[in-house]
Amino acid sequence: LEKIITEKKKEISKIKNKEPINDLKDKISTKNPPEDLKKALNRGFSIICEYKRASPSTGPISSKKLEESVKSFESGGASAISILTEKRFFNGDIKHLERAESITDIPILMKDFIIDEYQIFQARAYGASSILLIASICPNLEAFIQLSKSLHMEPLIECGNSLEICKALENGAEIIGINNRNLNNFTINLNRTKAFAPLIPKEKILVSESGVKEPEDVKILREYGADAILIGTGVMKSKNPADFIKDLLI
Ligand code: IGP
Repeated sequence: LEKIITEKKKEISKIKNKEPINDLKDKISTKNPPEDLKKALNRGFSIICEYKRASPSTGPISSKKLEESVKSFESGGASAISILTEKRFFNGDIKHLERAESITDIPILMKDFIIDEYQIFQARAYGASSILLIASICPNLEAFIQLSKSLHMEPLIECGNSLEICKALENGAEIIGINNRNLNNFTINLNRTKAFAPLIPKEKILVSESGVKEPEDVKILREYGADAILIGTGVMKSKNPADFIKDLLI
């Protein structure tokens, strides 16, 4: 995680010169308001599918094309799409947001390691409807949540312990993510969702992230109280993503 953040800092200082924040603001001013992630996740148990080509824990995952994936996620019944934009370790690209936005009406979540407000403007300028904020690495959760909301993006706040959940809720978080993967050693434990679900008020949305492989996992996470799941590797590795998602929803 530390390595990723060091790289991220370097990358941000470079892109800030290439595309100054005022350019992003100009771009945003010409755009329509984004899709509403909370509304999309509020219609019943939901699946967020993630376009993820590689990860530090698995290496290369899939060479599926972005457009085809987005279309198949949508036709399988995904309520939203997450796009990993981090370059070095996840083989992502900020431009994938734009390409996805131009072909779908379902909300798009920018999945990255957000440590600078610049990235929140970038998300919105490139077509994201929401952003992931990882509480443990966010330098100012209150300010970042406020900025995201002011740009009409309801953020997903990833929390790893009860203190982070409290902090997120205090600062107006509506969508809370519990990552079943420990970001420091990459181990998966679905019991993380079970442990933290009771701390999240019913009117908030609980997204259980990572480690879903089969319908049985979804059943378990639903029983634990998840309102939505976020799945990347499983759906990217499947032969037919649309059928794979349909099976998860049965
Ligand atoms: C997807 P999986 O196990 O289905 O591929 O996981 C998603 O939850 C995972 O990519 C993720 C992530 C993150 C990636 C969750 N939180 C934070 C990067 C940063």
